[in-house]
Amino acid sequence: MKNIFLLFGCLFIYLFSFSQPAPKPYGALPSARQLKWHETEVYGLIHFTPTTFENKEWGYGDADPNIFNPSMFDAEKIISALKAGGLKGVILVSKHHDGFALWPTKTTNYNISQSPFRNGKGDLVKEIEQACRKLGMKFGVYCSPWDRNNPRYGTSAYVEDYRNQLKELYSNYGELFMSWHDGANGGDGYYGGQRTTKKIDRSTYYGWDTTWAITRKMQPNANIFSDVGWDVRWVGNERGFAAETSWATFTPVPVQGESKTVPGQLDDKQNPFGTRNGANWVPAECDVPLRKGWFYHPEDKDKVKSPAQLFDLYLKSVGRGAALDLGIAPNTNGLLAEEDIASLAAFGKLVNESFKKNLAENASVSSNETRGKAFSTLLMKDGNPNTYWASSDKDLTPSIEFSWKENITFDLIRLREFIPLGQRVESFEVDVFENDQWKKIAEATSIGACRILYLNTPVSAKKIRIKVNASPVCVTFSEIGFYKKADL
Ligand code: FUL
Ligand code: CA
Repeated sequence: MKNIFLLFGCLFIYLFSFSQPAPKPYGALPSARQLKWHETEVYGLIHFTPTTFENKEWGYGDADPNIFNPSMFDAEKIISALKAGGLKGVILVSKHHDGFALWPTKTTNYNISQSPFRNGKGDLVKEIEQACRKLGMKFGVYCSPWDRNNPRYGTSAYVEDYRNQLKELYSNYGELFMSWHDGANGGDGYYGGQRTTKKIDRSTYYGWDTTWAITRKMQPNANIFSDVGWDVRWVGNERGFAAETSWATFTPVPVQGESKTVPGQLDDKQNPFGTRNGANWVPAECDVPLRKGWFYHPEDKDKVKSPAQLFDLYLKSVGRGAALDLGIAPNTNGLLAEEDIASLAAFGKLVNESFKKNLAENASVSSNETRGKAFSTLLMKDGNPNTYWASSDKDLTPSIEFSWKENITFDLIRLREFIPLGQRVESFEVDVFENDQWKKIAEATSIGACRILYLNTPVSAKKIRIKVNASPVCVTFSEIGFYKKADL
């Protein structure tokens, strides 16, 4: 009799373990295009125009196209160096504020065909794009709306020029992963010889809704970046890091007196943090130049960020659910300086080696309760971002225990929520079992696509617990890993 009860009991538990459906999504959710973007994590932003040859940061728009003569330019060499740095994509500044187009556009004469580059037959956008395709890197463009060369700037005719420039970039260079738009507008410029200051009304002039409808139509997989979104938001500084609590959801805050937020005109105090339960999924991008400025300056030779500095920025951007967008500045030869190449390669190696071995792989994993077999604890360490563990609907503060036969030594903890179901966890801690009790070694808030915690001193333990302390709904984890930072 007892055995029959046991048998039925087991059968019931077995069947029940299959019966729980997937958790319901929570809050604003990422689009398929944003999910792809999240995988990119680290990418580059190349600035290379006549401004490089003038040794300036902002070209006035009056540089003679003849100065653009990078005689050793080699797109594949540049993109290979970025690849060695672990970058997975590249955005090319195809036109900066100086207005010089790096492709033979029909919209303005102020373009690469007027320069000695490839005897006026060149297309630098194409060369970078092709190198990216060949080396398996994603490609995107930044076309500055502010144009200090174009005499039509300030009129509606220029807005048409700008949209036509985007249409050319959207038609001739394959699929783009990002369309990057900045909000800078300093006013003064050459403007075809007018040498004047042109003020525009940021809230109406560019007509972003119309422009971005073109982006959506022609490049549906391109993530639109600007300080307000739509897909990816600026993090609010150009130093390469997000706030310690940084939500992927966001409700942009208009500047005082305005009802709507438009690029270049928002109260950006909220950008580093995002908005808990915000209106849309708009994760942050942390942009920062590898050297001191966005453009190459020979005098900044010793201001290239070291691999250790880059690793720190990586932890504070990618490790806070955002992306790291590194400014890359080719020199007047059309190549990256040796010191840039060396720093990128060492950074790439440091990240790679540090996250190569997930110590959780040979751990036993258990949780205080479970949602059933379909959401097994093993799915948190299978290396597959599409499989996940979930707690049951009633458990908003689950604990997950990892245990090993021998001590493991680690100083990096990486967690990923299953973000197709939204950003759920509000706070959690990491505990180790020591002298017969749990001891807290770290705690944090937002997780989302990725959260990395770095312990300044490595810890050795046989049992580690991830304890969720607050969540409005049941919890999902697609991956949890423990690592030891490489000593390089
Ligand atoms: C800013 C620009 O003003 C800088 O020159 C640079 O291009 C940076 C990435 O975006 O808005
Ligand atoms: Ca998984």
